[in-house]
Amino acid sequence: MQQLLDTAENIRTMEIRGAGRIAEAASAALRDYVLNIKVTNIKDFNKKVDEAASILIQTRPTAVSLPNAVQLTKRHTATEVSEAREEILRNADKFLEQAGQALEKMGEIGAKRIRDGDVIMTHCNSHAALSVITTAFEQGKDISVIATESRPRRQGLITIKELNDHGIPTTLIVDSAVRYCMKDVDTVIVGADAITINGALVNKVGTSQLALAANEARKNLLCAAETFKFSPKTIHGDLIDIEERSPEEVIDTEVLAGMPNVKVKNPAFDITPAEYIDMIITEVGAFPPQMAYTIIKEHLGWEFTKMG
Ligand code: RUB
Repeated sequence: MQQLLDTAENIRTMEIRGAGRIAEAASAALRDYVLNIKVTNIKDFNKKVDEAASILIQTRPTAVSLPNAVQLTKRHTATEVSEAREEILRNADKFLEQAGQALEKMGEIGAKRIRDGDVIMTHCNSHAALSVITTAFEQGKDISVIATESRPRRQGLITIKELNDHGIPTTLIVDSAVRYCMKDVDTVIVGADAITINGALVNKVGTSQLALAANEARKNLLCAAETFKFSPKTIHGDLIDIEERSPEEVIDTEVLAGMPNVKVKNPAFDITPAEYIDMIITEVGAFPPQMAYTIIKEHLGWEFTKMG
């Protein structure tokens, strides 16, 4: 259990971050945990798996990839502990393999939307969006990137390091320079923490500002997201919880303590309505956001809609 608790803590503190990586870490943690469950009764086994699953799911509330990955990993139809364990191990291995392949596939599919000479703007640090950008570059397209800093955690610095390592010409900007710089941009590409049934995109706070600026300047906005980032529970009208993180990420605690009339609001994500999104690049194809319902139905299945 300690190992699983460590993974949960690493997700909570964002040592492991990005919706895809969180999902993979949770699936692997559950796999390793079931290997060491000692009970012989299937009811007790299921109870332990459910407890572990809920610890993982509670670490970060917004990325739907997390409950989806946990659900895909833990589901089994076995009546014996040994069979259930085997099934969960197989599920985890399959999920991890497919997640790796999805990243590659999104790169191939998304790169078709990038033209030679394009200037691409991206926000935060998305492995899915970077897969599209680096694939286009490796295909020989002469592209460059404008990357936002992404306050307060500055994940943009991870992005520029990766782009630099690929040899891709990159410009770092502060988040408030997005609208000013949009005139130089051809395409915006971002990742996703969740996509709802109505095609709305939940991603790093500031994404909706990029979308507004792109829309105003008539530039395309693409989102790269694996099918496991679509949210089945939104079929029932449930909303995605927007994670509020600690004020310490924004301002020094002592400085804040000296200003009793000031409070800090630190939402980690925001919501971009479907009408601002041109295309969602998944591992199974590029779709308009209005196709979210079909993706959920065909690639996640109705059983998922029962999830909390
Ligand atoms: C990261 C973020 C990313 C998505 C997609 O937020 O908003 O755009 O998670 O990432 P945080 P990926 O840093 O708070 O986790 O494409 O890597 O899954």
